[in-house]
Amino acid sequence: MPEPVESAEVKSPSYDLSKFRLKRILTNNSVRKSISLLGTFPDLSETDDAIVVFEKNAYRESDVATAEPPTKESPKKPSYFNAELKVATEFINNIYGSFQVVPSRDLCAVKSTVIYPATDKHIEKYSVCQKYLIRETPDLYQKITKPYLTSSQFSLDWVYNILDHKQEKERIVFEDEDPETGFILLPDLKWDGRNVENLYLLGIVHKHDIKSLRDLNGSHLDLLRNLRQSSKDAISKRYGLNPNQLRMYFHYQPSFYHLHVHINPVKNDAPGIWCEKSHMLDTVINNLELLPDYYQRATLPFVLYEGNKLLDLYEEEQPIRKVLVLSDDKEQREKKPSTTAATEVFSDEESEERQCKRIKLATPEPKEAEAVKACA
Ligand code: G7M
Repeated sequence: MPEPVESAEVKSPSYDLSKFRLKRILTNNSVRKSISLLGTFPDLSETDDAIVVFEKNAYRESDVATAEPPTKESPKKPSYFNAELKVATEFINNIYGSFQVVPSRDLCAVKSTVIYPATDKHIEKYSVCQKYLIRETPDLYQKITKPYLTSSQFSLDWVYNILDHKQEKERIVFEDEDPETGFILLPDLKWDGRNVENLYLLGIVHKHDIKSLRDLNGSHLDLLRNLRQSSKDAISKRYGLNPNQLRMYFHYQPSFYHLHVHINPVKNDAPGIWCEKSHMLDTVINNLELLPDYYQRATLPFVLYEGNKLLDLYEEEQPIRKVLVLSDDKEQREKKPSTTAATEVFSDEESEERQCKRIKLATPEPKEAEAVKACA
């Protein structure tokens, strides 16, 4: 049964973040220093779910500056190294020291993202655990992926609000209004907007009929070239970044099926830049120059998370979670499917947490960092 499509009527609700009540932790990523929480705002509703994501901000190089004393023209900037720094010594051993320090309030902010009310699909997205690679042929796209994404996808209201200048208008970095080749460039939700070192912008095209990479063909080359060149020019003008230091790419599968390009500096490992998910804009343009219907003919790999309904639909078509044990004993191999965790088939009744727990228990003990990466 298709999942319900998110309500299109939800308008930006107001809530008091300090009144959030936790139900459970969805993910805790010690590498990214982020935690995703499921809960409610009981003063608004006991039943509507809220997702709150906290992520520690990246360091700004200017915040560790110590040399410039404040002047009238450039007043005191926040710095770690001033009298407000609270220092608790853990130990000092010979030339090595270990401390817990609490910097001044200005430097303690935590980036917070709230989704409210959150749908089951949001909860699924933020509860990711095991991941599987799918090789999507054009036939599989038509047969499985496309019908699924048409019946069940995140609402695009936020995208249309941006394109119609109803929300985030003041955040627009650049706009080309041409309905065929134009787009809006603005900061991604994930960027704190302060630190150019981890700049993260989105280029959202004005055209409404391009769901994803799969729909691109030779007729979109002018749009893609404009997206590439005008974004680079605008970013270099606004942020002083060298265009040759920018990474521009599409996600496949994206979360939101309205074409948008992700842009961030190559020296920064932005979230979601994995090779199994990202397609460089340069490569996409080149593929279309060589073969205008490349993306209607290509097999495109992508990743599905445990808990995603699309994974079950693919599993009906071909074994994804279940693989055969590689053994010398042919008979055994034919009879006995693997029971190792990563390939085990779970019944639908089992809850997602239980599935994740079983996977963890049956997998050889990973080091903490590896375990976090696996579920990030
Ligand atoms: O995976 P996909 O290519 O669909 O990525 C969508 C991007 O849109 C992500 O990087 C999100 O952080 C970003 N994003 C999602 N929402 C709901 C918003 C929003 O409301 N405003 C902005 N500026 N970016 C968003």
